[in-house]
Amino acid sequence: MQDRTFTADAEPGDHATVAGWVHEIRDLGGIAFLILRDKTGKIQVKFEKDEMDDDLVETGLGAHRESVVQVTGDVEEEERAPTGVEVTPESMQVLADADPELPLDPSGKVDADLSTRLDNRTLDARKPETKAVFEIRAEVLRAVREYFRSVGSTEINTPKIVATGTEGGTELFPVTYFGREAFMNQSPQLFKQLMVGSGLERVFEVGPIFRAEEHNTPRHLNEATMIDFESAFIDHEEAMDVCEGTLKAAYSAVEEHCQEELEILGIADEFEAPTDDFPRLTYEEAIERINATGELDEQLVWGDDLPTEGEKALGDDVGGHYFVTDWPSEIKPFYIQDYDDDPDLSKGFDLMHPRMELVSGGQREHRYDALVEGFEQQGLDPDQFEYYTKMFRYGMPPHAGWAYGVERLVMTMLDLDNIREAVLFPRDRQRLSP
Ligand code: ATP
Ligand code: AMO
Repeated sequence: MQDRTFTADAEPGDHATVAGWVHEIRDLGGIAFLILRDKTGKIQVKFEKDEMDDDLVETGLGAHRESVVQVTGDVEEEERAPTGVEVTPESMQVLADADPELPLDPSGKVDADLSTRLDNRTLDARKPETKAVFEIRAEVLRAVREYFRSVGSTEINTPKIVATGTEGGTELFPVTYFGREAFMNQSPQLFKQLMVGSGLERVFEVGPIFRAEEHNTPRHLNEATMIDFESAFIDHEEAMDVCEGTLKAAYSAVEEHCQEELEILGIADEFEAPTDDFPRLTYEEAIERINATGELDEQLVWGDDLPTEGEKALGDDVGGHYFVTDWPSEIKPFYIQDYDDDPDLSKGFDLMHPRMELVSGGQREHRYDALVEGFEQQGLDPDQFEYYTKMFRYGMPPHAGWAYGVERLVMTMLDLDNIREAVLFPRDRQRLSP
């Protein structure tokens, strides 16, 4: 709107037009106050019934909560007003009336369950706590992009409708593509690898991935956002350095730029950007430490994937972010390189938060023959992946990379109970709209 002043910018002495939502109306008899809220805060609008035009008073006090209104008047200092200033209106318009029956209370006085919140995200995200989560999520992505820029990585976008899957452990969503079988992509994996062999060399992508996960858990989504990184001429150790740098950059940016949001979420005091090096445990050390905690009913043996309970026990034991390296080859995907002197051991890694896995990555198999052999070992038909393997015959450099789930990063950073709180419009087994 042309001459709109944000409430936070309204200064005593201004003649201003403010616009926003009716947060609250307090009618004290001869005087009444409308608290108007916009993205920057709130401002008090004063109605002195005997001194003002009746229509104006009627418009002001008749507006339903959460209606959108615009008020023009003088801004004056008023120490009794919540923000120390108030507007004395000359005119007021209701731009959009709100139904008096609201499905949830944006003032937060009445709690709503997560499902009601997700059904009414517009109203839910008027609450400072919800808004804070998404302001912080945006800051995380901004910081991550800036960090990638500092390490010379180019942002790319890869297709989301694809012919083949890559991540074995999870199902694909089929789509019909002009009568042909196609799928929603589970990961930019193969495309980002194809680009490290291009003149770009070092790339990243922030984009959606789709997984027909069977389980309905507080940490899985069927559509998630991934931060993918891939670089030529680095190994898995250097890839872990970049991964750690990305996480530290995201935390530092939030610490530096989002104090207000952290306070709204009630975590400003304990929020700390990690600065120490993240421990790098081998898979073997990880299972030994998990077994030593005695938290699992059955001892883990070499070749087992780390169960959720085991990850939690180890997370409590380590007490911060850490990497798990040198995984058994058989539980890592075909594109991960194995150690030449021990083919049962891979150069894959995971970055863990004490609560859950945040990242998977590794050094990739860039040698054509070994790559094709890996497909066969995992029961995949290399012919189907010819568009990918073919490029490994034309000069594919050694390379490594990884991927974060953005929602898990935000969820663990802000200690949210459910991953759905970190995505505006989550997709899960039950939820396809809004
Ligand atoms: P009337 O005398 O017509 O009945 P009133 O008693 O409702 O009017 P006031 O006595 O002016 O109105 O104020 C009522 C309450 O509102 C008081 O507690 C006063 O401190 C508070 N109040 C008055 N003006 C403001 C203002 N501009 N901002 C915040 N609070 C105010
Ligand atoms: P992976 O399958 O481990 O690896 O996924 C990487 C990270 O993405 C997040 N994630 C999810 N988040 C929410 N809901 C889901 N259903 C979901 N699935 C995955 C997790 C996980 O750690 N191509 C490899 C990465 C690579 O090697 O570069 C891959 O996709 O945080």
